[in-house]
Amino acid sequence: MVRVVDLVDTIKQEFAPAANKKAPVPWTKEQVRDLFKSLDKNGNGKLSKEELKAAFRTLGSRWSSYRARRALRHVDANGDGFISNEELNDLVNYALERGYKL
Ligand SMILES: [Ca+2]
Ligand SMILES: [Ca+2]
Repeated sequence: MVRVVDLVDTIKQEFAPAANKKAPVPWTKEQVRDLFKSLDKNGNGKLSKEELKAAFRTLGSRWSSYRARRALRHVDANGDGFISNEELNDLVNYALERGYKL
């Protein structure tokens, strides 16, 4: 006879992986970096405000437009309105500090 406890254990084991997958986990540095790189749509090696906006939307920001503006102000060291490769590291850290989850 199957005991209820065993049954519950079996069910738990079957559903646990799916549950784990669904639980939000923070983005890793590598994932965020890859995301920003992949969102350089026109491939000029810099991220414009529009490209940043798309990136923050993907990250899960509900205020992607605002966030893109803030990120530019915060990270754009030479003030050209774009995030270059040299500035990308700061941008990644900035995004990580926001604590977005996958
Ligand atoms: Ca670009
Ligand atoms: Ca810049």
